[in-house]
Amino acid sequence: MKPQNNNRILPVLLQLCAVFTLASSAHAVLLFDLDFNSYSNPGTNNRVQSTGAAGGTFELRRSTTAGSAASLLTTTANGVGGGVSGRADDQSFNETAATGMGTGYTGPVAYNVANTMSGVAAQTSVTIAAWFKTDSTTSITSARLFETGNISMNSAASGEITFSVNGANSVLSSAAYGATQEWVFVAATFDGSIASGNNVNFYIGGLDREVSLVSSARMNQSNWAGLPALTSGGGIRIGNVGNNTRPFDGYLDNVQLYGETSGGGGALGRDQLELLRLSQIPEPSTSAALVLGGVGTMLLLRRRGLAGR
Ligand SMILES: [Ca+2]
Ligand SMILES: [Ca+2]
Repeated sequence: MKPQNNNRILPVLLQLCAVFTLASSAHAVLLFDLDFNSYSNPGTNNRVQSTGAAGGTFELRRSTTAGSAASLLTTTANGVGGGVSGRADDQSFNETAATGMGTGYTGPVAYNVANTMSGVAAQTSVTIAAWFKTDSTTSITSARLFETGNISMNSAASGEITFSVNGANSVLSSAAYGATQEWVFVAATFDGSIASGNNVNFYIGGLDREVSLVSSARMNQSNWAGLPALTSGGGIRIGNVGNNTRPFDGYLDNVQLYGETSGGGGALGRDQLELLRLSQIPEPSTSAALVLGGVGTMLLLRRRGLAGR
């Protein structure tokens, strides 16, 4: 390529980077991020590392006893790629050893080894986002997806998503989530800076489904002084409760917690969540990127290492 061509391309790349930066939240901090792609200590005790700002080592346990030597990461989920992206190096947390979905069954859990959220400041707004794929059952009834002592995003009695703070305050999505053996993107956002009106949003998406708002609700903030303080109340459990009795029977991937310590920026909006979804699904073809326009081009550039996150 001739130098003069590079001179024309570079400003375009910089412009696209600026567009993506503007599209991303200026304030949200990715606190926990589990891609389940590899063990940090292969063959020892099934530990994976969170790459979020809060750090954190998570152990994948098959039961309440010590970690099993058998891997709970997988490169094949229902016969296709193990992770959401479908890439060969993309694995997911394999909970299909669960005896069933939710209440009355047992199965694996991922928990942060430090068993504490200390070091994570109180957040005014948060987003919990994850992908799940059921094993053989459609309903995700009463399965645990993500919970700490303070804040949680789980499945309710009819497969709706429930969002809770401090166990006492809980709101429910208006519709059930679920699909048999297909990846489903789920996100719940909470904005504690909203004094009145709805402060919780539930979103859904998929590999071929844009992120959309399912429903909104008002979380009663009176029981926890207005903030979801993450500074106390124990550690994080993913895919189950600590005693292994509320399993998600299937696969989990890209489990993330975003937050902000002041303002509403930790509650990602629909467009931000759609960019997140697009960055995690299988790479679009060049023609698909052209159809998507700037966003698609940016995703290709990001995946190919030409632009930073
Ligand atoms: Ca993964
Ligand atoms: Ca199973």
